[in-house]
Amino acid sequence: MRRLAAAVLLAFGALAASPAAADDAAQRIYEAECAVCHGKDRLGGIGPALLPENLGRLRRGEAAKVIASGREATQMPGFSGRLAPEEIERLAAFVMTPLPAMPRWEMGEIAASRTLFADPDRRPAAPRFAADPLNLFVVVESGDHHVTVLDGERFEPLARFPSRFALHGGPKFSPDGRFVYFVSRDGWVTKYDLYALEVVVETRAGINARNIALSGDGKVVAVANYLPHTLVLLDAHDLSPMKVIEARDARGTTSSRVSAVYQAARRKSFIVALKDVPELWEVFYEEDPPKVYAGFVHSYEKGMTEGLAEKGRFPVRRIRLDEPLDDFFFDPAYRNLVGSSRDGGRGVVVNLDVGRPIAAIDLPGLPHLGSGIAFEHDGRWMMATPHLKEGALSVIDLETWAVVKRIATPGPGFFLRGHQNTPYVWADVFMGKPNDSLQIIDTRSLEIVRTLTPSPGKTAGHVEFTRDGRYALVSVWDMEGALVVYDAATFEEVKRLPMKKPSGKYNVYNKISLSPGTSH
Ligand code: DHE
Repeated sequence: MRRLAAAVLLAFGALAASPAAADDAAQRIYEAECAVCHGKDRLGGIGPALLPENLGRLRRGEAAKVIASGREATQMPGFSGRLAPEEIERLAAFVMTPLPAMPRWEMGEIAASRTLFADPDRRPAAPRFAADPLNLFVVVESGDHHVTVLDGERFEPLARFPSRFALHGGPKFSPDGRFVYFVSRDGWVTKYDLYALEVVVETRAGINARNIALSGDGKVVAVANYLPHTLVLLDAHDLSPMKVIEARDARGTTSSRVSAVYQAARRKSFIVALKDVPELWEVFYEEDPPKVYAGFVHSYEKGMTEGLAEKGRFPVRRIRLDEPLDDFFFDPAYRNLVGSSRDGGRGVVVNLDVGRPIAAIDLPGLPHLGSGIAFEHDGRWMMATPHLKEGALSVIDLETWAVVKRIATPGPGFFLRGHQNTPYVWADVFMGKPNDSLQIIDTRSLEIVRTLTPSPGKTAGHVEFTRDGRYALVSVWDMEGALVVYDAATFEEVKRLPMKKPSGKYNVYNKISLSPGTSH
């Protein structure tokens, strides 16, 4: 770690007399100028954590620009009047240097971080508004770190509130659709009441989190962390910590980042992807796990009891793999998942009942399986996935695992959406150049039937349908962006709401009913 820090500083050459001296100088500037908001240990405060893991997608040059000029629509001021350019460069290098040791963030730290904004036990009985509470959209505006709650019939905002810095991944809804949970890259989990339109409670479950999942019974929030290497289970009622599970391989020797956690309501479990060890985990959340076994096939019971690694509350079943897998798609029955291989050229099918890989799918061009969706074609269940490095969508038969078709698109895409009440799937070319268009694919012919460009020259991506599938809502990813509502049958624009880089939007009903056309 020290060598890496030294290498980063050496890269500055003329700026530093010696790496250690530069480090000390940067540390002093940090303490004087930054620690008050970002924490003396860089783990965050009112400002976000300043660690390379949390700043992952920001290049050092961009970090220096933010330090110099501030960040639009946040409380981050510019320091160009206070610090010399070389001091700003040093600071940028400093915050991109990993911490010397894994920060401690266990039950005590998690419990101490919990902040109540309203009483979780005293919630109003009915919504504060007349709109259909199951047809609300929750829109994450990543441009200025806000969330808008939108009436899904009139497309009018009901509330807009500041979120934690850098929310990532889909928010998760309680089974009745009343509460929604968010996670920020800094590990803050927020519980929001969609009836009262207010934040109830927040807890910091990790230093660098990946995503969250909510158990099918709505009682447990699971948090996947890169820093530290943990899976954290929170009580969904008041976000108090229930258990911290350290991510280690079966021998206990290798620790692993937790890439992601997914709910598998039909199995009464969470499925956990591990970044650094060739295992995936199934964690059972019921208070009395043996009850879970009833109803599953014998091979499943056998595989599970043999593989159980950790007993007591939240027992962990380890499924051994040939290599770590990431970025999971689940079939509608949650019997199989498809994960991405490390080389990004294959999908590996793991059967969760028997607990082992059963097939491999040739998928060159880095499939983005996490954005995969399911639909019926010619009476058979298919999945479609975009590719991050290829202008194509792959359509895969969910019984035979054969690639039925590769649909060429104008560029690599990121997100994909469908709905059970429409025959069309909407794809973006988020990673392409240009990336301002959307392709509409007919699931009957598997052909592109229409291309839409909501705002020429501005990135278009991430679609979500109303609960009845009649309208599709599209994001224009720009500080002067918009949420554009289209008629999902005629593809005519119906309404346009200005928004600050609306990254994702999520319809309550589609999420809680586990619509095959959307992420869960
Ligand atoms: Fe995401 C979902 C991982 C970069 C926006 N992203 C997810 C999920 C995972 C994931 C595992 C599913 C979590 C869930 O919903 O519970 N994302 C990753 C990465 O590993 C990657 C490539 C690198 C990283 O920085 O972590 C990555 N993601 C991005 C972005 O750069 C995006 C475009 C902008 C951003 O906000 O960071 C981005 N990711 C999203 C969004 C979702 C998401 C909007 C939710 C999609 C949905 O509809 O459910």
